[in-house]
Amino acid sequence: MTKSKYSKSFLLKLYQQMLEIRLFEESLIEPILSGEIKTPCHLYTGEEAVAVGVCAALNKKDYAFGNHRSHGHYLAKGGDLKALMSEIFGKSTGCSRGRGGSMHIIDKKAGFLGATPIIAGTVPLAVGTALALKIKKKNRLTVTFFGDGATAEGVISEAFNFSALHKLPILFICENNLYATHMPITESLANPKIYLQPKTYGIKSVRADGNDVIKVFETAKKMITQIKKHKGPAFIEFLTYRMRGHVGPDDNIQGTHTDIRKSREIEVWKKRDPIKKMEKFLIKNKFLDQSKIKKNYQKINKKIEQAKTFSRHSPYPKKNELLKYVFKK
Ligand SMILES: Cc1ncc(C[n+]2csc(CCOP(=O)(O)OP(=O)(O)O)c2C)c(N)n1
Repeated sequence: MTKSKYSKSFLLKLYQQMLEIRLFEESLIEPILSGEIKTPCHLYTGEEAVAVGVCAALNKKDYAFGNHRSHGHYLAKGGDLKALMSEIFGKSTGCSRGRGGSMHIIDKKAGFLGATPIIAGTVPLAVGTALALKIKKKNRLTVTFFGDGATAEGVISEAFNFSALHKLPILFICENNLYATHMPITESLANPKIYLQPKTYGIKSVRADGNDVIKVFETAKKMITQIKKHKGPAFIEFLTYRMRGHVGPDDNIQGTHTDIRKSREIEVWKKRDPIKKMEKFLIKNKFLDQSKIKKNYQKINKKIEQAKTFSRHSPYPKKNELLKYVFKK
């Protein structure tokens, strides 16, 4: 990143959104470890630039779908921090009324139409939404976020085929963090160049740096412009890396540390931290200095603490209403 053509307020907004996601998730660690938070939390730490850059390129009325690692997608799409915190605490004030937890986030007001832990499960829902938008002649699009692991699922090919055939307004965002749980993509994908997959269907597809929020924004904007000209779907593979375990703060899936990633690899990616990278850029452009950084952290942490207090004081769903809102009548 060199000198910027964007306004100071836009760049600071990108930075602050990434920081908010990071600090929000860091604040979950203590209650996860103490057992206060019961829902499994797949932290997005290190991948924030993808959600923030892509959502900055969307219009408010566009829709988004997530997956099991969607705190960042939801917040970047304009989701409410208190509602997310409450959801993770299992409280009725949560965005899914405490029924969903970390992996089932939904908030129609924010245009966030759902996240589920079924790998690739939301992709066909996003295709359906895009079809509805086309039928209703709405000038909107749907973005669907998923991981590299999802691209080994059959439903992805169906989604590519159907959306390309019907020229649907959908943006596929693959967050390639090089691993699916503990399996490197080289062991699960015949061709780890994921962006090549949709090209077979005639879908415009590129690979880009997912740790540079400005590049993410620009790549997404370009694709969105194409989609809005009724050119059909587009696909972006963003290369990124999660700085924490697959689930929870470390990889503690079966009660032992199971992260098989090489410590050297982790060190290399730490140097590419999207927030640090943006911070450096903003300082260089004199948009940020150490005292502003400190104030930012304090302001965001205060907001997060208030959300936690709100969640802790919120009621759990009533036992006799547990199935209410779960099934559509
Ligand atoms: C259909 C299905 N198969 C298997 C799983 C178990 N599972 C949970 S997360 C995960 C890995 C997902 O990897 P990826 O899509 O790359 O996302 P990441 O966790 O790396 O963000 C798997 C296999 C699942 N939830 N759903």
